[in-house]
Amino acid sequence: MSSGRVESYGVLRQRQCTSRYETVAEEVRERGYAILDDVCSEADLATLSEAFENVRARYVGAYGEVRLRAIDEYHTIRAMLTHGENAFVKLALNEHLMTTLKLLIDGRFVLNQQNGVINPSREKYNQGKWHRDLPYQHFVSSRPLAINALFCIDDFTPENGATHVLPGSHKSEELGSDAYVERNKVQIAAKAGSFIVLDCMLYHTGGENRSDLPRRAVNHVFTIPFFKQQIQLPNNLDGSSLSPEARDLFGFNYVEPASIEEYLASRGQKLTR
Ligand SMILES: O=C(O)CCC(=O)C(=O)O
Repeated sequence: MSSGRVESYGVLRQRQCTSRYETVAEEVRERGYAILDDVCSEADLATLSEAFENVRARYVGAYGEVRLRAIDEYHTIRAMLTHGENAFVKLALNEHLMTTLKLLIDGRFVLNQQNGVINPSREKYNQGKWHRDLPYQHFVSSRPLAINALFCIDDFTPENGATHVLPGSHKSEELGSDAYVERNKVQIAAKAGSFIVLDCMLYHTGGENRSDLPRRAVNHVFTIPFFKQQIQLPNNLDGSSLSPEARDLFGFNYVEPASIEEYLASRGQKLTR
């Protein structure tokens, strides 16, 4: 039986991981992606699946299918946690995810966006092209500034268009050539109830869904507080029912001051935190 240790020679230094969170963080740092599985109970997953459908119906009802399709937004539900389903607030605060993020991002981080993502059956959608989650950016960072945690509401399989990634591409400024992408892309199969954790600079794309059912996910982008949120969460959430930790995560402490007076007042508050 294997001891689980790799054999080596001439190696003076080797990283050690003593928890599954450290293993996930190591994989994200090195190759840009990892699976953090078993992050919620069957009952919580069923609640999330049902809440996803409720929010989708209300969202399409509010903004209209024709309008959403015209702007290529029909397969996305923006700011999931702001539509009155507490399951998505809870998901964004998931303890397994928080432990992992604290290993990956130095200092404080903020939820930049939480969106429902639907990869429809036999139809194109707006995540089905290679991209970074910090789009239009071509720098390389020595440590992650932003992490995407893509929660799988359904199983991700090759048939239903599981996400493809280009391993290590968070460390390259440019997207590889067409031939390189084709030869080196990896499709990530993952069980419902897992997070796929990506360095936001990793090139990735949703796959082609050849199954009869949509494949649903909830993406979360967490960033250092320097980035502006995709949609201002403090303006769209009732902060009074949130813990201080949740308020911090959702950006209540990072809204830019509207005046010098407000800035000075916020400095005073920071010194007492
Ligand atoms: O649907 C997918 O598999 C990919 C989702 C995605 O690209 C994203 O959340 O940025």
